[in-house]
Amino acid sequence: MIQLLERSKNFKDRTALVSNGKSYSYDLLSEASQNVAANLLNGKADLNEDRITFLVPQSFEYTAVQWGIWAAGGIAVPLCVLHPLPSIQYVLEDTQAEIVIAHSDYFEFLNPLEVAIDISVIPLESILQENTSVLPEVDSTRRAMILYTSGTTSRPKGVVTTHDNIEAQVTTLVNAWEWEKDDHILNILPLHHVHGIINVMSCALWCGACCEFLPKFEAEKVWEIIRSGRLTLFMAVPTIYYKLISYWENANSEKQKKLSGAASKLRLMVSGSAALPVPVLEKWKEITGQTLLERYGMTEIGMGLSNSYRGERRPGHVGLPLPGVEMRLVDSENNPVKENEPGEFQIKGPSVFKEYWQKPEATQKAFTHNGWFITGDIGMLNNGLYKILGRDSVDIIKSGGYKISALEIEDVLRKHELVDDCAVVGLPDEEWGEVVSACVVSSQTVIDTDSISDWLKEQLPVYKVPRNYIVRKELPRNVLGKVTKNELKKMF
Ligand code: MLC
Ligand code: AMP
Repeated sequence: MIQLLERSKNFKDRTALVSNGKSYSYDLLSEASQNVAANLLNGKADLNEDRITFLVPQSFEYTAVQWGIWAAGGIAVPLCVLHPLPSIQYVLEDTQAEIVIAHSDYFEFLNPLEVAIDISVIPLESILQENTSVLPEVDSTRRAMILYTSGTTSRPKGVVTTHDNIEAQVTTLVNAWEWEKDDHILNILPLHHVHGIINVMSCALWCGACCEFLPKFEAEKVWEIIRSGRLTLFMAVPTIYYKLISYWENANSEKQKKLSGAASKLRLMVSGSAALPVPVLEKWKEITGQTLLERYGMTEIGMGLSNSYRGERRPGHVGLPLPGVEMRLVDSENNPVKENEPGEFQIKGPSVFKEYWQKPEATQKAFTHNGWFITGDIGMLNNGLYKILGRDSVDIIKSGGYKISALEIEDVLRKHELVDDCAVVGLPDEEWGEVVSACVVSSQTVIDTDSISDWLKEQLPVYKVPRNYIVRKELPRNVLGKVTKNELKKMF
């Protein structure tokens, strides 16, 4: 948000980002973002909330583009570098963006869209070229960012946050987890979701701290960086801790000691985006001495609940509301529930998003009449701390920390020539939390599910592609004809 640009003046030659082995100061970041803003404005006074999409890998340039869009008065829409063309096209069309800023690696990939939907691909280099312009006064109540998230509808919805929303999301974490300017954090998370953008990158830049990018998660590289001793903070999804533990377990005992010793020195390690299995928390504590701090969040609200930085971090719990976050736990009639009774989390406060992009009905449905955001997450207060029990919908799957709509996958899968009908569920999995699994109805008795997966990978991000298939003559249904997904899960 624009407030970050103003604050960066306090940090001048401190290192803001480490990217591709190079360090970049706050001054350099600010200068690059002003060039981006001037090039985007190209004579205009203000972008006035034009949606500016960008397909740029995690890097100094990513952040410069994000800040530049904000400085010019635009709305930043980061695209995922791992997504196939139809997923990118969907976001470009939904936001009605006119341009996409792209790293040269993606020119050829984007080429078909220049013809199909008349989008202009602007090379990253040209948008970074030196330029000056008078920058607009951007009011902090204006829209700043759109992130796409799956829900109970088939296609992802664009979650719109204002500059003020983002400031609230950042400052609550900075306060709760005692961020300071000498912190150094590694970002291994994708930069089209709040975990990487807000909790890691923006919190660091708010404080004058350093955010180091590692564009692709690799357990060995992450351990190497932990061993370097330069990190003070680390944040990841449970799957990443699972993968780091597996790497540690395969190392020899001498190496294990070194890895453990290095990890024990960080001041804080956080897990979130999906339930942290207690065995993972316990194993991590055993090998590093670190009790992972688990917190709960959502694209629409930033972070909502967190275990304590200085006090108790209870396994299997997500703690208490963060400063500035109002939270209530209610039954189906929106009446508060008692301790130890399950209810749904509802959230209010300055960090809660403004709207779903151009979906007024969906936005209205997402809030109660008196302004509580309905999360769809079920939890309970247990002995003074909250615990997440699950979701109110079987159609939402969390895999590797990504939120996935079963309905979206079903809609695509039904278009395959061998698929007459299908139903998708998430099956519990130690490593991924849940794995996407599909029951296919087909007139063929034997079908090549690998070829179905290959076909799906051209339409959907790889983490949405089913890992397990069963083929049946029909789907289990109740008397009303609705697929009984809990029954289906048992069939796998
Ligand atoms: C990938 N693979 C999967 C999979 N994803 N298998 C099952 N389920 C999945 N979900 C397979 C690939 O097909 C491949 O198989 C192998 O795993 C390696 O693939 P990869 O793409 O290289 O995986 P990797 O880089 O290891 O990815 C794991 C990960 C990634 C954990 C780094 O999933 C990730 O970045 N997750 C974070 C998502 C995130 O940021 N969520 C936050 C949302 S915000 P093969 O056979 O080809 O080897 C939010 C709010 C909040 O939730 O509270 O924070
Ligand atoms: P997303 O839409 O990608 O932002 O995902 C948000 C969802 O992730 C929430 O609604 C929860 O279902 C889930 N989530 C986030 N943190 C946790 C956690 N600590 N435990 C369980 N679920 C979580």
